[in-house]
Amino acid sequence: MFQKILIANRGEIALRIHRACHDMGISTVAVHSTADADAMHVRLADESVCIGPPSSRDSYLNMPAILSAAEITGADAIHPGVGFLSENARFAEVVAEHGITFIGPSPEHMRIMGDKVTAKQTVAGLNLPVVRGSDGAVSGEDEALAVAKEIGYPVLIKASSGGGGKGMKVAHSADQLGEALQLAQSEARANFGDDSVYIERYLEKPRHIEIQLFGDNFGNAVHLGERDCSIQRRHQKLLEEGPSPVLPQDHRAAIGKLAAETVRALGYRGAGTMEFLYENGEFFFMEMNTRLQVEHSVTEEITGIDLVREQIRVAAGEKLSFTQDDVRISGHAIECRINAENSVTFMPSPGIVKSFHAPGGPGVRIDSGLYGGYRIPSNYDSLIAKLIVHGADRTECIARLRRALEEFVVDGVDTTLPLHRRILDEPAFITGEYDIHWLEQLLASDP
Ligand code: MV4
Repeated sequence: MFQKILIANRGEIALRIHRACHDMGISTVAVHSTADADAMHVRLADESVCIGPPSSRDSYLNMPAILSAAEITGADAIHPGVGFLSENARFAEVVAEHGITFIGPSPEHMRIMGDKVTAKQTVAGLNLPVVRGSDGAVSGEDEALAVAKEIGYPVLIKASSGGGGKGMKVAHSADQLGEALQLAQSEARANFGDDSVYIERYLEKPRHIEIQLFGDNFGNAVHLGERDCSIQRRHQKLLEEGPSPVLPQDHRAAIGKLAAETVRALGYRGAGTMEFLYENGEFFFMEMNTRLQVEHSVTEEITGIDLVREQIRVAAGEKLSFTQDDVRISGHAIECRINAENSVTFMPSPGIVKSFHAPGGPGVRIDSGLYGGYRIPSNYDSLIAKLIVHGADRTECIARLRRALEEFVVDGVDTTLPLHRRILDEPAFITGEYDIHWLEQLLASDP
């Protein structure tokens, strides 16, 4: 097992990784930018190294600086966390070339899943359901029209090198297709320097349901249930829950089995998440994230499994500590992402936290590096805390979450806490009848 792990990240996720390391008796190295010198992840780590100025490009994305920090401190492994370098195959390669273990999947698997068209083709070949569409990129309007006629309208045009919804355009009929194609291509060129696009049947009211997966070096592959991440705004998730309130048990079992079989067939190692759209009782694969996710904590609460510990074990060449039969989904969990943003305008609200009072009591978990007097820098994303609540069932979970949100105090900066309190009072949330557009429609209906 590793003696020392360098955590190449910041904020709540760096803390989460530090906690798993100390629970396992592994010492930690924090890296930080000059803007994060006073951050909690730096204070808690056994050692810390400043790797550059505030800009992410020069610090948390600075591969040579991170590698030097690992060499100077003698770290055996690097955990990349989420975002930053976590899905950078080149970084994983360079880490290995330095004789250090990258805690994550192989660079080959990161590359396959990093390209959306290749990912879709790969999993479709392994029997996972995908949305009907063009077989790879389309060359021009004639081909696009032929594909759309074949699969039926409405269709969605997506950028091949896309992600985050950039370069996506809907066409409801043949006379809208030419313009949609041109718009998608020029957005793709502007954003990714590549105007290659592909076409899919457009699902109008799906839910975003993702499956947590794990593989090891011994041919084991397991699924750990799903998370429903449909409550989002501009592709930013606000609240995630598991299990999904609308998924029948037989659908859960079937998609979990298929996804785990795909992980086994790929020889995939470590944690991964397959994102699906779910509509009218059918699943469609969208993409696979080859890293830990922010919302992994929902799965930890309903399975009782420490996912970061498993990542570390698998990277160290050990077997998964559990089998599929050991995985039991127990109760219900909901995670609220608390951002330092205005809850109406969503404008970032960096600055000094005057007071911070976290809720507690049965079923309540807070992952956050916040403390009174802390200055939230303006250089990074605005996630300042995750509130994760567990209950015996969804009703108890919602009651505890409502109580926890009442207790939660963050003074000095604006936060998304008021929006979370509001979501919990919405009838459609209580019944679980929401899709990926629900929150944006709710906000658009405000005077
Ligand atoms: C779709 C879709 C409907 N039909 N594909 C958005 C980002 C990218 N990861 C996939 N996305 C979508 N793909 C088909 N064929 C709707 C979306 C989508 C979406 C997906 C998940 C969560 C939020 C979303 C918000 C808008 C659109």
